[in-house]
Amino acid sequence: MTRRFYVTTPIYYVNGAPHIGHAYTSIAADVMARFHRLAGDDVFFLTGTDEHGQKVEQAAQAAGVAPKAFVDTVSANFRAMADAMAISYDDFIRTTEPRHIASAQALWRKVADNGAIYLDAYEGWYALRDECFYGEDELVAGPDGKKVAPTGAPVEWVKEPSYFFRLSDYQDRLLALYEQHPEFLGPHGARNEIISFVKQGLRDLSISRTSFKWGIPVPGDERHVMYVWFDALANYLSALGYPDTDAPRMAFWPASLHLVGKDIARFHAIYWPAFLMAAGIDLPRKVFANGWWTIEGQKMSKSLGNVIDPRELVADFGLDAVRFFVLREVPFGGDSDLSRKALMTRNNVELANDLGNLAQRTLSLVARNCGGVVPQRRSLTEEDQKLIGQVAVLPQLLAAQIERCALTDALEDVWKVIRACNAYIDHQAPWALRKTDEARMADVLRVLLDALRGIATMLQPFMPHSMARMLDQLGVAEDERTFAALETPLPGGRQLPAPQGIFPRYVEPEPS
Ligand code: ME8
Repeated sequence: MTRRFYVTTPIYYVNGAPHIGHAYTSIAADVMARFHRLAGDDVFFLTGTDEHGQKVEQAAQAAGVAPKAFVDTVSANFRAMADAMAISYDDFIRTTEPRHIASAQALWRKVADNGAIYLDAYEGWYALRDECFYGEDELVAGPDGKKVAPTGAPVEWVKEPSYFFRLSDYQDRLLALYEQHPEFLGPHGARNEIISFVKQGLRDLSISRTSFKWGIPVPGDERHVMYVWFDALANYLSALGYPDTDAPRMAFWPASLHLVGKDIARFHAIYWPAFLMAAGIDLPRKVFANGWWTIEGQKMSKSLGNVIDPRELVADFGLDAVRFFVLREVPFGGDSDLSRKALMTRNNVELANDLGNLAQRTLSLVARNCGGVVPQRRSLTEEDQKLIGQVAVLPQLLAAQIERCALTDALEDVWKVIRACNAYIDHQAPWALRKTDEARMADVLRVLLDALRGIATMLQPFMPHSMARMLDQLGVAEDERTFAALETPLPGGRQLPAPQGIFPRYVEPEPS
């Protein structure tokens, strides 16, 4: 039976241009989606933009543009960024679309009909930057002694009529969820943080605003617009066609994985399951929070002028080198720093040297010494078998790593095999065998071609373009690139195209 896999990225705020942080979560989700497709699963991959709320409204005002025109432009930029990063989304949801608005309102009605919403007045702190309400006890002293949110965001005192969600009713059920389904929330640090936050007690949550207009009207009370997080979280259902339970896409619910940044774990691991419980809807299977990137040691911020558009990095290093770097540099879930130097080193050492040279050496030997024809697979020595065995277990090994969102470990598993191949080629020295034992040379090259095919197949989700090129050079047809196809060895005798380098070494240009 085909398994369904539904993976989401956060929907990004359209208050500014997309940057490498946004690209990061999308790249990770893309790897998951591509991996599951190659494993033969039925995949639905959703991304999009979060376009309502005061923060976006103010950004439009600052730009001197009407909100709708503003969000149209910025959302298009996010979509262009996703396309430039080869994010293979199946749908791109915008919260200003009628389909989303109707769906979020239906979810509200359902929660209200079940008695989980009441009208009162909110008086307390709000951080516009985080679009988050904070309790007095959560605030910390800022640099100038003023109270700020725990994230450092400025807070303002808000007092307005508001609808409330009975979040306090869900504390025990949420704790039971984390306890009974430890896989629901990861990584460990985020899980612990959320559990201790919930254990401290949950207050009812203000879920509507009256002091501005840029939002989805609350059904039945148009003086209020929905709190942007109620609106935004609903995207994961609206894109499937909720509340139409007959919509074909609804078969993808519950979501397999919401991938988010650690900044928004609270919204996904507390508010979202509580809203769903209140609506009587099944809960997502997993929420996983990625860590945070700094740039050359500093927080990315407009005022520091160090916000990196991933497309600039792609122009310098190539798309796949950037995708590889962000997932390889730090265990997925942890924080890390992005520097051009680190990117260059990864590219040169692991892509150009380890993998690129291995492919280039093997393919040029085949071109030169075998007329560019794939040798027949014949009997294998113990050493050959060992290497082929290491390749053969990769699909299984990686599936387990992907299941636990261990993307970096998955890459490390592949790199172990690449290193083993490099040791093998050095030890077997097929260039020397040419003169002494041509048949053995052909066997060794065949083993290497098979290993490279396995490696390139497994790396497709991470580096789709360069691995497609590598598979072309290895003579692997389009329909032979799935994980299942690896079980059938390529027939010998195929003519390969002339080998071409795949990963150029990067040399930092001299400062002018
Ligand atoms: O929070 N390092 O949108 P947002 C790593 N609209 N990841 C980063 C990052 C960084 N420096 N900066 C951003 C929102 N991200 C809401 C989401 S979902 C229903 C609504 C990534 O535009 C990370 O995934 O502020 C983070 O959670 C997301 O971008 C925040 O995007």
